[in-house]
Amino acid sequence: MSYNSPRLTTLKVNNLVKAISKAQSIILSTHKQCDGDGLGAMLGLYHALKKVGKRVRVLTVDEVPARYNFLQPDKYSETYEGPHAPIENTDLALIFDTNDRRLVEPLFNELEEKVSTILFVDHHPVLNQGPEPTPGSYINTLAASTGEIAYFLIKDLGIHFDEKIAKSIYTSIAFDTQLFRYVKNSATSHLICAELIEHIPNSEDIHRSLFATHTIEKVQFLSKVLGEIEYFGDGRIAILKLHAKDLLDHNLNMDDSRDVIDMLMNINTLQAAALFREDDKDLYKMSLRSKGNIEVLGIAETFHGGGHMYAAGATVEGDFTKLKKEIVDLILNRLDGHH
Ligand SMILES: [Mn+2]
Repeated sequence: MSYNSPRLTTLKVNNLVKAISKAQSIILSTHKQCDGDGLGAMLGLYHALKKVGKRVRVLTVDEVPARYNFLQPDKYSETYEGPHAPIENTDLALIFDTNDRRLVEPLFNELEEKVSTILFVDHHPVLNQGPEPTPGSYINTLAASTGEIAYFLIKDLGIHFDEKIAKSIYTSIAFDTQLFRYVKNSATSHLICAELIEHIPNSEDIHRSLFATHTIEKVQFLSKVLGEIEYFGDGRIAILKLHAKDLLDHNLNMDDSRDVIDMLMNINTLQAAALFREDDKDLYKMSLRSKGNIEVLGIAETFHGGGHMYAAGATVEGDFTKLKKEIVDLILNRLDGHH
């Protein structure tokens, strides 16, 4: 019986490796309201660069959600709102999981003053109507997570993996692929994780920390809101509105709303979903998801948002009934091929 070994798609990150090698001092950051991908990628690189004697700081724009406490962000990273020390002149900043500087403000503004070279390390498409990424940035939409890019950086720098590095990078990949559901039809995420897991004594704890985070109050919240889903287009579209205040009343934070839309996408007839989180009167954080037959990034871009082809978002303002109709029509047009 013949056996073809699975193929690892190697990312060519030479230019980033050069920039890192040249730099003595490095700041690592990611977009505001950070998630497991950006956080895991930068903490992995942080632990790796510490091993080779670089001066490294991890700065997040705002607070890291509690589900990531197992990575000890309190110990290894600082928030821009309350840094341990002022930001000093620094050779290089790498910003993970976005190429849109607006999502890194107000930190980005200060980095521009203090840092010689700022590079984005990302896997989101560059927005048609957004700010240009800084020159020399590494953007590869074939990477299923930015943790994979960090993995190749660490490999190419010749740094050996240890438990802390492996846990961080594994978190990044496990989170963005949702435990290998979204792997861009490649074996790469699996292969990298197969190598990393050798260094992780309790990988199932990571899975639980990332995905089994429901409190009893959260389940009560879910049972209330899931009854309010509206369906359109013969059950192919789901729309749900949440109130930020409702989240807070159930002791949940903004990070919890992302689980709700992931849950909607488990409905078998569904092709696309939109979640509107009302943060203020007539002001919504809109999240869009698609199972892959239609793109939703274009819809988000219509509202000056961004994201991935099949998972995107934007801040939208206006009357909910009108917004809902507009979004349903845009999705229906795509599903029925009239665009
Ligand atoms: Mn990501």
